[in-house]
Amino acid sequence: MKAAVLTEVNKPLQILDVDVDPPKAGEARVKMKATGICMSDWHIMTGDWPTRCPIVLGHEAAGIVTELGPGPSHLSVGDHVIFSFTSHCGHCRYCNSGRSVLCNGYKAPGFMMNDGTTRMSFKAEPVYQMGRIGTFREEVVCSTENLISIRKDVPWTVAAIIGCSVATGIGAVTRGAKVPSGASVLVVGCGGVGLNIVQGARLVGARTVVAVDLLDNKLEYAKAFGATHTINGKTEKVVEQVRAITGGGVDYAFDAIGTEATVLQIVDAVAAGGVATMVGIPSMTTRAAISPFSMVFQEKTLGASFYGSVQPDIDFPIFADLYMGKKINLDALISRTFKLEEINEGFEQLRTGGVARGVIVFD
Ligand code: CND
Ligand code: ZN
Repeated sequence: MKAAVLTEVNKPLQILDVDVDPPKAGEARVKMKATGICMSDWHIMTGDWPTRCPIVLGHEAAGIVTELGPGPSHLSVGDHVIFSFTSHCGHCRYCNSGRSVLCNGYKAPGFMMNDGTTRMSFKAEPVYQMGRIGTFREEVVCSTENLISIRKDVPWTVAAIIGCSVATGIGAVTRGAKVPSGASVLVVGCGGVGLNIVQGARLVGARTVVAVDLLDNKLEYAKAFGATHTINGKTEKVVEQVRAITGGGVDYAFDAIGTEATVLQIVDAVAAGGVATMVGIPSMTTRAAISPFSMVFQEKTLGASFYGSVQPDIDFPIFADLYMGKKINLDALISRTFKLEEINEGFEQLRTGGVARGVIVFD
């Protein structure tokens, strides 16, 4: 099986012929159909986030179940599934309180299977898998907990991006910050995740949606996805402009990049009583020097949303229905597709801002 493998941090991915073990009880084999290229993969490739090599990255994907491990399963061969990159043990306090993306039911590190082993090897040495899935490959064997069955009429590329950027972005608005209709919203960073925050704000009926990016092509995308105002952060003063547009600051602000500067921007740009939400994730060592003084006097809230605070089993089918009902636009997000062999070009496009979302497609 062909897989794009990170053999060493800061090296291009290598297409290698990797061996996959058959699924055990509670596991499934999935033939990959489409997988998106996300900045989170890049954070691992560059060493921003800790990892163990060799590893197959990729966590935004969809495919078709071709084999089930022994024993009963909630899935069937032939199911169309979206991958979840978080576990769902079903027993921990997070799974039992509707916050399964925070599941802490397994001791094994997130780049292994739940039981602490791997199902992939190269020349008899283990190959790890990001988020217990690792989808930059032709076939995945993973726990069925990480697979959410969806309706079969959703195009594969669309199904794939539901698994990260759509869930993360729209979920941050609807499930995370719970933005009400009529609110004013700021989104800093208009990549795959940020554009979905913009579209989530439109979905809930935000009155004003201000989008910020450094690239004009991204601001054009933001307008197409529902931004009422755009600011180029390279040439304009973001916080001043937001205050001018909204008469003092927004009700809700989202950082879809993850840098000290942008975290401070969202805190500064919310009005008194406003809610700032971190969605972008920086390197492990990044710190942001917020001012508790002004936050308390103005009762500002700074929070965070991981994986859109969604429940994948419940929310992925909902996103599929919203797309099929033309309530959200996911076609325009998929601005370019690549073959697995072109994956490093896909990352180059992500890095330079050439795509809204690049997606790898398989035959
Ligand atoms: P992508 O590269 O597509 O988008 C980032 C955008 O930010 C680009 O359009 C850039 O031009 C723009 N940008 C960069 N710097 C600035 C700046 N200073 N001001 C304004 N705009 C800027 O990345 P992505 O959308 O795939 O991912 C974005 C972040 O979200 C990244 O940190 C990723 O790791 C994180 C993320 C978080 C989660 C979660 O669960 N919270 C899930 N997936 C990805
Ligand atoms: Zn992602």
